Amino acid sequence: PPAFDPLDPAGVDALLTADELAVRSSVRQLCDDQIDPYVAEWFEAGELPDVRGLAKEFGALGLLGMHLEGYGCAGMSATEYGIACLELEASDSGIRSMVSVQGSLAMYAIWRWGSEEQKQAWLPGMAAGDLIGCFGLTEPDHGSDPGNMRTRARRDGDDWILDGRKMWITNGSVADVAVVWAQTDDKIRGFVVPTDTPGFSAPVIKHKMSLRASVTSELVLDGVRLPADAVLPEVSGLKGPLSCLNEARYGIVWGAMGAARSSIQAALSYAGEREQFGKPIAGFQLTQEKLANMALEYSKGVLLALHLGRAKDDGRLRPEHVSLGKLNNVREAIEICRTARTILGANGISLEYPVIRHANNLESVLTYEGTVEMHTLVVGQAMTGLAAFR
Ligand code: TGC
Ligand code: FAD
Repeated sequence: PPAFDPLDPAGVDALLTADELAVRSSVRQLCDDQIDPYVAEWFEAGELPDVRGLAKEFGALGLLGMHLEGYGCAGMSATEYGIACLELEASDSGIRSMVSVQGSLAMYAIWRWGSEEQKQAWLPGMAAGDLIGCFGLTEPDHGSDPGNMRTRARRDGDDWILDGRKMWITNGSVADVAVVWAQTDDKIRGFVVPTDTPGFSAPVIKHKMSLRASVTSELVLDGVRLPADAVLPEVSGLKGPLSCLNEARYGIVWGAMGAARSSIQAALSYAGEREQFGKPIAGFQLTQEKLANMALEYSKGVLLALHLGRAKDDGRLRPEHVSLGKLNNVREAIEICRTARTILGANGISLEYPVIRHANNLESVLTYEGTVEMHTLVVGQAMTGLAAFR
């Protein structure tokens, strides 16, 4: 058998195809060159400079709407998309977020529920990274419970008029197009909103202490007038936005393991070099227990992600499966990063090392795309047949 690899303790790489390994190395290369040398500075400054340049780099590599077919999208497998998410999040959760929101939320909404004209108008530019998208579901007063949203779309002749506010919207202030979900007289509908439409604004949310290398914004919709064909014609009801969340949540199942791997790598290397009481701290049993537990949960998480990826590629993946994966992998990833932090001692709180940044980012990941509690209740409902949300 091949040598033991501490960053692939269960030998999961052997289950990946040559194409999957090739995707991994090209994304890893991009991250090594374009992101890792700078991302701690971006995080510290609380900004994602040259987001358009980054989007074009991602677009050139086919990472935007990567698992969608047609309209300039790369048409890769769900597993390949997941592997890309893992590598991106090994750099920073904020970077993976940018790609998730673009491909799995904004593009997917148009690709799955849009008209042919909407697809032609937006998807090729978004796939190339020339146009940036955002996805507005959450509101200041409605996060876990989007079904009670207040944003309203009313008809004025053939036009639609949108009024309301969305909150915590990734890519909001840099977006060219916002997919906005609003309550109509009938059901919730999705709208494709060019961000230069009068009445639309997207102020940046400041003072974030997590996911700092990511643009997060409020969307203000003040009498935004849209033509009749701005509505996504193929869906109504909460199923519309929730179907998009399945895609992004699936990416997070993989992505969270990237943050975990990066932290394991940092902790292992540090433990081998750092000496206390006359020997490397890696030689202490308590440190080894931490490392072994990290390896265990990392291996289980990656296996679960790969299993769900294969199921998605075979058309067998259910939303409840995605909830299981997101719940487990984000919860275990944050635990791994926090444990890695302890191994680095005081250096663990410095941005010189990636671990505090990862642990801190995962606080957001634990909450967005459905909180731990929501996914627990989704699994509980699937097991018992009883909904305990309300
Ligand atoms: P409920 O009555 O259960 O369902 C309403 C309708 O939706 C359908 N449905 C789904 N469809 C597709 N996929 C799913 N996962 C679905 N879950 C439910 C359901 O069948 C029903 O359809 P129909 O045709 O019968 O009307 O709805 P509920 O109001 O009880 O809510 C259920 C709950 C709590 C699970 C849901 O509201 C929920 O998931 N809440 C969490 C909200 C959330 O995750 N927000 C995320 C916002 S986007 C974001 O965070 C981006 S982060 C940025 C990044 O990724 O970087
Ligand atoms: P709340 O729903 O108010 O929940 C507060 C607490 O109460 C949580 O612990 C929750 O689990 C718990 N709770 C709520 N209901 C129940 C219940 N029935 N039973 C038990 N516990 C319950 N949204 C978008 O639409 N688009 C984006 O691009 C986006 N990007 C984001 C980026 C960042 C950095 C962050 C932090 C958030 C982002 N979000 C985005 C919003 C995110 O999806 C919401 O924050 C999330 O859905 C939770 O909503 P909330 O913050 O309003 O918390």
